[in-house]
Amino acid sequence: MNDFLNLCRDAVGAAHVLTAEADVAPYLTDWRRRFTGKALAVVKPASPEEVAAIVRLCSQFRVPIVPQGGNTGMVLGSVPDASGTSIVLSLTRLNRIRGIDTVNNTMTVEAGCVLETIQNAAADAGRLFPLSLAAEGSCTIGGNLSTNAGGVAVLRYGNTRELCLGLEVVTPQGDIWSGLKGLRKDNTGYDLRDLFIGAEGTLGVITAAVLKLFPQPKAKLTALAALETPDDALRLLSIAQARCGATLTAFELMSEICLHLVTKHFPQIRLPFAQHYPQYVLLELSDSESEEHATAMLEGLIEEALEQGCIVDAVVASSIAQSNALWNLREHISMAQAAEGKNIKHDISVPISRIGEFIRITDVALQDAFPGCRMVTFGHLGDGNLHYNVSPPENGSDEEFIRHQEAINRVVHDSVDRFGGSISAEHGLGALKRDEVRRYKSETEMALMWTLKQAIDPLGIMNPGKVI
Ligand code: FAD
Ligand code: 2HG
Ligand code: ZN
Repeated sequence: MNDFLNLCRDAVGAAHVLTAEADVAPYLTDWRRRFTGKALAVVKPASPEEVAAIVRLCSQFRVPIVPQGGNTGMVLGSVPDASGTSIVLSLTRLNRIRGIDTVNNTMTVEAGCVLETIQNAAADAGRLFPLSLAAEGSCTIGGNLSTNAGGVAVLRYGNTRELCLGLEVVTPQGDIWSGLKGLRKDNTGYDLRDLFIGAEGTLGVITAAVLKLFPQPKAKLTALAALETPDDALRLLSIAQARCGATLTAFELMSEICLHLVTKHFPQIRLPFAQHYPQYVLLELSDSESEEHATAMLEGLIEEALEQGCIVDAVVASSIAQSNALWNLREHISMAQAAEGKNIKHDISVPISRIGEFIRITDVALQDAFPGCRMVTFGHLGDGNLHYNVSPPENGSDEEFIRHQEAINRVVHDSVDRFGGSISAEHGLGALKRDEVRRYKSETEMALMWTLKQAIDPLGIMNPGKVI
């Protein structure tokens, strides 16, 4: 393997082929600290041509490639296995914004650009790039595209797939496919772009993308409503959609325990109510007219929701600082749950209309089987996507609890399946759910996926052991 590593050094420069244990370590453990793998090296190219050169070497030496962006993925997709035979291909040096076209309303960016940098560059050009999630300060657009990330604005703007008009990809053979035309209409055969989006690095390496930009809203208003049940949240959603239409840009459900964990582990973050309630909804309006228009709309919505009895209290942020404080409650849930200890995540979706029933039935089934387990349920209610995460009973042992992961997954995922849902709504499959998904997909679906994988990556060097 020395020959291989020396050729990699020739291709990207010796300083960008990391092999020392301390240098490689940060790339080997996933964000949740559930697994630490091993790698031959971490290779950090700085251009599509350098990526292509490394992929050609990997193909020649049959070295598996694990693409990695910000390493914030939730399903063990971005870290290598324990064999020590792969390289981690870090895309973080491909971080140029290649251009912004404010007439076409597009931005061309390299895969290693951090999401927040893209949002800021769009804002500087007077535009909005709406993809937004709690990891935006460190996740990369290449990772967002490869997982088809969702986040908190899907309700209005769609998943990452809907925000992408074109891709540049290095194929498993080391060729560069440039599909960066930025067209809104192009029906010239199979849609290769959509094949690579959501492929989690198993079909090729995304090196650049053309992203859609939107007008900046004139006003943004955030409110936190307190409620009794998830069914009440669904009633609130219907009222909000009827009154606000496309102005409603976020609708996030959080159960009491989520905010309890946030305020416990981040005491500087406060709940804006004098008492606790069973459920909360964080909602945001992005108005294209004016602050006054948005305020009137939000006040009317809250009044009707109070009258109809689907909310019991609400606060509206009257400044950017207050809005950030409300969003902080939502965006610290994952970190608070991690600080509390190990947990079992379920990133599920069911038809929006069935969410209340799903939560009721699944909660009972889980409590029967694992008395005292804590359901830390939150998520993107407006998209039918819940993070139905389970933590051990208070003062229970993490290790003991994690041993039941398989059985807990069975209860939750079988319930999801009965409700016609998906066991991975927005995080992907990675290594964590690769085997699990086979229980719920038909043989035909799996066979079609295999056919694609084998046709595009016949040597099986792209992120092996993930997805399929
Ligand atoms: P990585 O974790 O590095 O990689 C993810 C996958 O993409 C891996 O399979 C990797 O091999 C592949 N990959 C990465 N870059 C490339 C590339 N250039 N070419 C080919 N393959 C590549 N996800 C959501 O959908 N919605 C959320 O609201 C959300 N919130 C989050 C909040 C927190 C606090 C955290 C830690 C994570 C959250 N995530 C969320 C999960 C995560 O999927 C996203 O953070 C993000 O999309 C991953 O980007 P990344 O650059 O970190 O990718
Ligand atoms: C979110 O919506 C993310 O905040 C993370 O998708 C969810 O921690 C989780 O389970
Ligand atoms: Zn989410």
